[in-house]
Amino acid sequence: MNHKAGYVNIIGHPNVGKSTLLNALLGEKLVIVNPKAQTTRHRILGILNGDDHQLILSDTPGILDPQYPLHKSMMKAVDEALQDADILLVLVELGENPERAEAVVKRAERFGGPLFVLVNKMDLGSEAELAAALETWQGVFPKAKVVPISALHRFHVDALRERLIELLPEHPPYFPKDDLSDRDLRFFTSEMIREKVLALYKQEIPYSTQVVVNSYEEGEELVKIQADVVVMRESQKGIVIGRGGGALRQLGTEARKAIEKFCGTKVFLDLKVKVDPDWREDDKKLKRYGY
Ligand SMILES: Nc1nc2c(ncn2[C@@H]2O[C@H](COP(=O)(O)OP(=O)(O)OP(=O)(O)O)[C@@H](O)[C@H]2O)c(=O)[nH]1
Ligand SMILES: [Mg+2]
Repeated sequence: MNHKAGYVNIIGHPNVGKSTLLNALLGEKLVIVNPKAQTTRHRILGILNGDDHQLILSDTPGILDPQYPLHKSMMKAVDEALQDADILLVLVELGENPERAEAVVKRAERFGGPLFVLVNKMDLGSEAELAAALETWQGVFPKAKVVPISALHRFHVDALRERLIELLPEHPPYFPKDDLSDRDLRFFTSEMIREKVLALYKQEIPYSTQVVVNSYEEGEELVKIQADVVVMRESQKGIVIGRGGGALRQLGTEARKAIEKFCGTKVFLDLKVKVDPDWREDDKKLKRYGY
């Protein structure tokens, strides 16, 4: 049998469940998820390998109107995903207003291949609400296959995965068949620390923070990691550290546990908090930080 491979790229507004869907299709937790919007900042691939196929899923940042240079870099990641997609998944959530979906519609309309509009969070509404949403979205995207799903509860996720594999074009694998992602452990380590920042701090802190992994040393029984939590201002540094260092200790403990679970070994995590003034507003700094 001939080998199939292709890119299945997920786009949509912030917080609709794109990263949750990538994890659900992949069958494991690869990318970070959070109830706060703008969790995902990069394009991240999750690779599902079978004997005769390689399904490359692409997570992207939520589509928004850019307010600062970090947002511009995030939207560049979305536009890249539109260029190499073999299949495009537009994710919307139940209750989302199609009249505000202009930026999503404009991007998806230019795509010529198989297009799915997935109405996510179907668990949150009544059957009547769902039926009305499906009809409305079909009207917005006449050429798309409109499907209700719940990424969180895995409703219709298995059927979707099967259909996506069927639709893959014939192609040799793009990545080695034992790869799970295009990103390395260092990247996922920084993401797991950032996931805990999103969970533990309020207001502007998560949006002003990024994480840099400076060293990642794999020993036989222990991985030693040193990472910086970088904020934009001195006042934010104080909040991240907390009274008597308590907040930073909690961040360190929770992040360490998540990293240990992800890589299956004991981890020693040393976290430092640094200030890099207005890092997210500066193109040069963004580039240096990998955005
Ligand atoms: N009830 C319900 N919640 C969901 C479902 N899918 C995702 N969520 C929740 O929606 C929130 C956002 O999920 P994410 O996967 O981080 O959303 P995203 O689209 O990747 O968000 P950004 O990266 O910020 O653009 C999380 O709290 C998820 O648990 C679903 O099917 N049902
Ligand atoms: Mg996301």
